[in-house]
Formats: sequence, C-alpha cells, structure tokens
Amino acid sequence: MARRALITGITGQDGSYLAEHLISEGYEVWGLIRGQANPRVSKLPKDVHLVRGDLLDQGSLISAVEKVRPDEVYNLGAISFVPMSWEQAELTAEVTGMGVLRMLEAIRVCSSRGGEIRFYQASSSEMFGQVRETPQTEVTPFHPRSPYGVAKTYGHFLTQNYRESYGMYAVSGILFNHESPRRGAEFVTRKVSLGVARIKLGMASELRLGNLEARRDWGYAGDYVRAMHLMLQAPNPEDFVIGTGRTQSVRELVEAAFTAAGLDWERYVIADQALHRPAEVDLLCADPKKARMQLGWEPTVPFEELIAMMVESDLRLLSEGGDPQDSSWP
Ligand code: GDR
Repeated sequence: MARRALITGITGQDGSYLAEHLISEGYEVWGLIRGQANPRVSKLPKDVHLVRGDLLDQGSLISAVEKVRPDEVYNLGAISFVPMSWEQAELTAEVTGMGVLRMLEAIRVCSSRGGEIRFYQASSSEMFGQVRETPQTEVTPFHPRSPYGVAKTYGHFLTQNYRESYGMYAVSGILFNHESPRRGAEFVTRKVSLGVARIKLGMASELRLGNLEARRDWGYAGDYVRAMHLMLQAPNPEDFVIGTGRTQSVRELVEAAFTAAGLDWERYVIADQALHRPAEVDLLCADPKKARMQLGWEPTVPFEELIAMMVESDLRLLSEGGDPQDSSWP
C-alpha cells in the first residue's frame, strides 16, 4: 500500500514542491486546507487529496489525522513573513507556535490507537537571530529577533520535547532561506525578481527595498523539500540544519538579479529606511555538514543560477500578462 503523507501549508511554496516530490516517490499525498473556497487549491497537483482543518482548531486537526491516518505529517503551515509578525504578534504565536502543539497533540492522541506517525516540523534559521557563531549548526544557541522567530523557537523545542517525553518520531529541519519562482511576492528574492522584470518590461521605473546589508544563505526550495523527506526516513529522529553554507548580502542579490536582465541596479534601486525591521537578523550562514554526512543531502542550484531562474520566470510571467499577486505561481 502507498505510504500516506499529510502536509499543512500545502498551498505555499514548500508545500507545493513537497507534494510533487512525495507523489513522485509513490506517496498518497493529503493537504490540510483551511477556509472556504481557498483559491490556491487549483494550483496543486491533481492527485493531491484535501482534508479540511486549521492550525488554530485542535479538534479539526484530530479529525484530519483520524481521517487520513498518515504515516508522515509535514507541518509547513505558518505565518511566515517576518515583518507581519510584529504587526500580528499574537496571531503569529497562535499559528506558527501553538499550531505545532496542536498538531503534535493530534498525532499523540491518534497514535495511541496504534501505528507510528512520523512528524516533521519546519523550523527556521530565524531562530538563530543575533547569531552566536558562524556558520550555524544544530547546536548553535538561539537568539530570535522577531515574534516569528520566537514562535518558531517554541515549536522547535516543543517538537524536541515530544520526542523526549513520548518517544515520538518527531524532528525539526532548521531550514535557511529557500527560494524559487513560486516564492511569495513579499519575500526579498521574489520582490527583486519581480521588480527587475517590471523595470525590464517598462512597467516600473524603480525598486524600493529595505536593508541592503543583511546577509542570508539562499538556496533552492526544490532541493530543501528533498531534505524534509530524507529526515523522516532516517533510522533515528534527529534535527538537521539545511542550507548551502554560502552567504550573500541583499545588495549582492540585487546586483545578480539586475545583471541577469542586463540592467544596472544602481539606476533603479532606492534604499528606504521605512522598510527596515524593528530588529534585524544581520547574518545567517548554515553549516549543513550533518545533513551531508547522515542524509547524503546536497544543494544542487547555486545562488546566481537560482536568481537568474527567478528573473527569467518573472519576465515570462509578466510578459504573458500573469498576475503575481493572484496567489499563484508560473
Ligand atoms: P527572511 O526573508 O526574513 O530572512 O525570512 P525575507 O526574504 O523577507 O528577508 C530577507 C532579508 O532581506 C532584507 N530586505 C527585505 N526583505 C523584504 N521582505 N523586503 C524588502 O524590501 C527588503 N529589503 C531588504 C530583510 O530585512 C531581511 O534581512 C525567510 C522567511 O521565509 C521565513 O519564513 C523563513 O523562516 C526564513 O526565511 C528562513
């Protein structure tokens, strides 16, 4: 019988890539969908099954797990845009933090009736925040710098605690920034690739950004979902850092994106103080050695190639009249 996976956040960038990957591995894939008439559902692969539920609603998660009887649960659902977490801190705590507790509880209750359910928690490099060391590993201490980072840290420790308290197969992937043509338009890589495409096509004359000096470890989302799956196949439940081990500044990202379209970024980019965050994470850089050694995982798309792929995709999308805001992807 096909193994069954339940994915929360299936309509997001990672959820969509993970669903495709698991289907290609022979899984029966279920997505947890909240709200009525969710418009993003139409973009999912047609073999994905849907079950209703919400990370804010404990009973709905128990019902979903009971109905699907998954072998693996991937908890990717979250409020994931860091600036929004200052504006809606309580909601972020509820969805991104308490949502993990509710999903773990649903699994604990349902597994007590037999059958192991393996759990993957989408932890984040934002937990490192004001970094204590570089590069960051599985044992680097956390110092989150946003309500989002704090909520993710809660979910991370809770996952570890359920593993230790109940012997559950529950793991966290500490994923560094990962991007693709499906990235939401609010995140900096996609904002830049869309901005470059608009300027190139004569639809805009400038691009306003915040802190150009922040440094991130940017990889390709399609590679990172493979790591999620590999983590749940390991003989023992353990946490892993997933990243490329290389770091670039937002300025370097901008330069790469404009260069990919044959434009000079300095003519178009405006650094706007109003877009700076109340507390910034200045530098993130992964040490993915453990994932390489134990999972055999390697990133395959270098930074410049990733950015060029995104610019090219947005040039195509906009020249065909597509709307990047319609919750869809090319
Ligand atoms: P991040 O991603 O906060 O690292 O979290 P984001 O792309 O939003 O920001 C990266 C860096 O770019 C700087 N920046 C800007 N960011 C945005 N969004 N818009 C701008 O105009 C802009 N100008 C400069 C930011 O200050 C920041 O330093 C992402 C999310 O996907 C999280 O959910 C995830 O957990 C982490 O990555 C790993």
